[in-house]
Amino acid sequence: MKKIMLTGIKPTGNLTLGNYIGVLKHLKDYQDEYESYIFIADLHALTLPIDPKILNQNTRDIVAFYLASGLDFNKSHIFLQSSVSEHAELNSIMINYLYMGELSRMTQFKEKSKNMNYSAIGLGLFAYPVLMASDIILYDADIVPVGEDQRQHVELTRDLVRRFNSRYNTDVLKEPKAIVNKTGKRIMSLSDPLKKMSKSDPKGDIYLKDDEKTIRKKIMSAVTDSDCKIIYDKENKPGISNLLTIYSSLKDISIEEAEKEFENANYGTFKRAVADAVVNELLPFQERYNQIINSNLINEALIKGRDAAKIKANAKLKEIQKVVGLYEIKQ
Ligand code: ATP
Ligand code: LTN
Repeated sequence: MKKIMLTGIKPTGNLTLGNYIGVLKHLKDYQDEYESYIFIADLHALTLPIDPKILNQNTRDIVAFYLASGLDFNKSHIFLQSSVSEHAELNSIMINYLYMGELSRMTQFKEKSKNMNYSAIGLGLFAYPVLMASDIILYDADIVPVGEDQRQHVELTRDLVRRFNSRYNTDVLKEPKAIVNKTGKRIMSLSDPLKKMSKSDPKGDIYLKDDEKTIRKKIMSAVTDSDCKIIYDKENKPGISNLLTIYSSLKDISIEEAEKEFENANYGTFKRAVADAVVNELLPFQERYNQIINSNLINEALIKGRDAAKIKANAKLKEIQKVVGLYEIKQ
């Protein structure tokens, strides 16, 4: 039996090079070896205010990006979180097994709520990891490829699984493993390389939809330092280290190989090479995206994905309901 891979992206904004290098680019590599469940975390997108039209557009966009990245919907199940109601149903069970203390310690929660008035923080933002754990548990996921920022949520899911299994003396829930790439797990902002490149924080982003001129301009003006050496040193040279990471991830080479390639280069030459690498990767990707975005492939993929996901999720939900003692009405 194949092992199971699952991951999701929330449709909160235009996808960035961080999303691409951290996760998207790698997903196609799993689809032959793993039974793959890849979804759009649209319920999670509601945890912060979002314009309904934009949410709708972003959702379509992510499906198109998934397909443009080489995912084949006949192999990978691509679906909307909201189209499989078992996610919300399991959420309402699992919410009882995670604690206020641990949820309030989540880095993402602390970051997203830090400028908010405490009394106006949505419950959904606070309980975000419960829904995420439910997403993972429903499919018995073995592996969950994510960027570094999401590792903590997967770890919390593991805690939840152990706690639940031990409370009910069962092994009904499977412990998932986060897969975080060594290179590219945390692409930083080009304007502030101490901050994560994030789609809901447009400064310093490269968007997957940016045109060539914009991409080149953003990379050429990326914040670096005044020393002229192209070496990886995250502490003292975060900007150059970030560009080296982007370059080596896109070229599929190690950081050391990239350092060697630019041993005698100046920052201008190096930045031009990084810009070329990004453009060469993104232009063909955008071409595929443009062919898909207005086609019927999006709906086709989502119907197929939903139907397959529903079968798997429903069976798991039933098992869990039974374990906790929810009464099953005999037909
Ligand atoms: P938001 O800004 O709305 O929080 P985001 O850009 O962080 O969104 P997500 O939808 O949360 O994007 O992430 C999708 C996937 O991309 C996740 O697995 C996440 O870890 C990964 N990811 C996001 N940003 C980066 C980054 N800068 N570097 C590497 N991986 C990233
Ligand atoms: N929280 C993730 C999106 C997400 C997810 C998941 C990822 C929701 N549910 C389950 C992996 C597995 C994010 O912000 N990228």
